[in-house]
Amino acid sequence: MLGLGLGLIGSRVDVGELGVSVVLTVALFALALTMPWPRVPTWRRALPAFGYLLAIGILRDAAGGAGSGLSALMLLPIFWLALYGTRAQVVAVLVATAVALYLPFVLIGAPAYPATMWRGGALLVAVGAIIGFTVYALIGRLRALLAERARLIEELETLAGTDPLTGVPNRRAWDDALERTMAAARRSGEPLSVVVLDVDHFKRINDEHGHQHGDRVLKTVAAAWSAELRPGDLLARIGGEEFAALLPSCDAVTASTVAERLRQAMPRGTTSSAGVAQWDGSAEAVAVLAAADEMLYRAKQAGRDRTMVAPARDRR
Ligand code: GH3
Ligand code: MG
Ligand code: MG
Repeated sequence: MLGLGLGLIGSRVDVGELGVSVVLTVALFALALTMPWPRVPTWRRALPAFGYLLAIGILRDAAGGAGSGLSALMLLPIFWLALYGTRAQVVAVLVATAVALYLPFVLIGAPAYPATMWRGGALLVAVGAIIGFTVYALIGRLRALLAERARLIEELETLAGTDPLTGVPNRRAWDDALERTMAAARRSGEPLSVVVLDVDHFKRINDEHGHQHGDRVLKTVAAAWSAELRPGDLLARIGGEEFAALLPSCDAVTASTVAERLRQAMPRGTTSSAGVAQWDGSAEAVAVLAAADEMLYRAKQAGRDRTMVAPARDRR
């Protein structure tokens, strides 16, 4: 657009050529705006740059040739491909720029393309090569850094949601998962249940065998319970020796059998208690967990080593 404007200011303008250049530039501009870039094959993404090179060549000729001062616009396609293209495309556009700059000297010659102006073209190609390869290298470095940054953020997010001792999701990840799963269940209309499990007399295990042994028991329990669940389920450590299982597409009856299965998987000499609650389809996340927790409390009150299920309220 800048080139077209400057071209019009020039004294002797070939109106026909100017028209061709305007049409070509506008068409390329429209193409660049409407192209579904991510789906276009790599080699075809370079076409607008080469097309624009042709448009500048014609514009330069329309504005008087080598002396028009418009040759510098030929740096733009190089810059474009250094930003978005491949190394091969940068090389190709440099060759094409040299051809576009020098072909008129051979085919048309003086007075529009006097031999004395050859040096300017060589300088332009050299500057273009320096800019092109420098920008290309910097962009590559930037892309690598951004990819590394995205990977690190993902790693940090995983770490922030993982319990360091057992390696299962922590309370934070549990809260996120519960909210997400509830939203999905609301859409699908599928049931959703929560099981809260707590190791019985864990303080005694610690006291009798030491804290490190207690830690090992927690790791064993977390691994055993994770292995018992289906791929879509989630086991999280939500407190010291308290875990919670999120069971999508699972009603309270099925959830209580899952809870029993988990409790059977405890290491020898240990037991656990469980509370089960099915989401009624409207309660808040904290209320579902509180309902399961209440059942866990009752299981403890009733003598431990058992599962208690919250009574059905207004379930779907
Ligand atoms: P209950 O049957 O009523 O659940 O009794 P309990 O002894 O299991 O429960 P209580 O809440 O009295 O004690 C839990 C103990 O768990 C106390 C705490 O020191 C211990 N604990 C919490 N986190 C950890 C941990 O990461 N590692 C170990 N080894 N112990 C922990
Ligand atoms: Mg306990
Ligand atoms: Mg506890």
